[in-house]
Amino acid sequence: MSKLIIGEKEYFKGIGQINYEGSESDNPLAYRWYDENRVVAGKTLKDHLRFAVAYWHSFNANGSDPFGGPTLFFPWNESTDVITRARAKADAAFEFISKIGFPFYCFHDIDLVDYGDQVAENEKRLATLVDYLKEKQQASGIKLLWGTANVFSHPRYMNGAATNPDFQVLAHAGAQIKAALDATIALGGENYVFWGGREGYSTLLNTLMKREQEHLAKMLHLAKDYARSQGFNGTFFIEPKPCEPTKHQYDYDAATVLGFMRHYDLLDDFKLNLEVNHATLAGHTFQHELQVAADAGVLGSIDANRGDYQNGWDTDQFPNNLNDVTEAMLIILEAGGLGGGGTNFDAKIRRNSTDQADLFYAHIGGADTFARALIAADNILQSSDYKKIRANRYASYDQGKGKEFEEGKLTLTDLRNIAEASGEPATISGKQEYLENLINRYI
Ligand code: XUL
Ligand code: CO
Repeated sequence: MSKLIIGEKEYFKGIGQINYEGSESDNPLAYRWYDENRVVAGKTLKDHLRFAVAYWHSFNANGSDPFGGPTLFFPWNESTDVITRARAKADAAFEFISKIGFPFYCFHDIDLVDYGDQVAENEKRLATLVDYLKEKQQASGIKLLWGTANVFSHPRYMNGAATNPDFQVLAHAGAQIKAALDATIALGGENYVFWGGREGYSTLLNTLMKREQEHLAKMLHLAKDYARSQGFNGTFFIEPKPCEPTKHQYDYDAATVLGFMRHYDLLDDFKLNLEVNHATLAGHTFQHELQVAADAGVLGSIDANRGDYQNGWDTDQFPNNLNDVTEAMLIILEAGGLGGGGTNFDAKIRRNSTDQADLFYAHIGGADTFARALIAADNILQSSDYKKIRANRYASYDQGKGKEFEEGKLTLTDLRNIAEASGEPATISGKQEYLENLINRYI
């Protein structure tokens, strides 16, 4: 558990450290499943899950949506001085993260401190906050899972950042990425994320797609080379998302990004940060995205949240669906865990969740869902016939002609002759309902 730290002023008054109390507890401000010291499959839940709080959703997002202004008014935003305000926000953030008891946090540069239009002044502001956060990290034991640059919100990025048709805009993205890398490295960040918010297009009528994608790859290489030259040993993650804010984004889904990484020689340094609601926007399940990444050895980190079954956009709700998360955990466990990343709650409370306790309920619910799902998935792998059923389904390739096929020893004519000799195959069930019931049995 990280050490509780409260700044000059206590922001979340009346709420103390959130503790594990067991599944029978009726305390809404306690964990019922997330016992960070519980060992599952050889590791503590804390080490498996590596929970992180997302700075932007928890301390910046103010409830506004395209149809209405803020509903959440944060007491840490009161000062008119940029640095005083940013420090107060950091106090609130570290108070919250230490009370919720997570080991990590994640940020964009402009989540920490407001930026203006002057490159050098922005660098100075960020460096000032980095010094402040360093103290906070040391006092609490909380660590930085990943940092990133927000190169999608400022109006100059309306046509993209690294894929902008205007080189001057691309240069500004480079400046922001450089400073965000410096900040991440100074804070001992374990990873660095690229989410291509506006790296895509609205219409092909004005877009040279190939040229834009080449620029994106160049930027990723420049960033990687710079960070390595500054001693950064962590992993870079690319976070796929098919659309929103642009109509079509180049980092569409795991398979698309994987192809991009192969094509532009990024596989040695880059892995994927997969987000649940991005997967569903791409028309996939989260499990599909995880499996694609795991099979290619690029499963890096996850942004935990959920979408809404009736909505077609990124609602970024806190995860609470045990069946879905258990199926995801089966894949993560079988892959041997996440590649250096963790579970970042890239999720926000609803516009009408206006009590201070709501931010706690949200993170407690998400953490308990993931912990419970991990325990269930481990039980399924250890004690059920799940693995056996899947292995048996492919048993015809384990010996005889099936094995010879896998080994590349058969020709197309061989297949023809085998088919003729063996006649119509027997009907074999895929047992889908049996397996679905099995998941429920273990939850
Ligand atoms: C946006 C999103 C981002 C990234 C970081 O949909 O997920 O918050 O995680 O830029
Ligand atoms: Co995300």
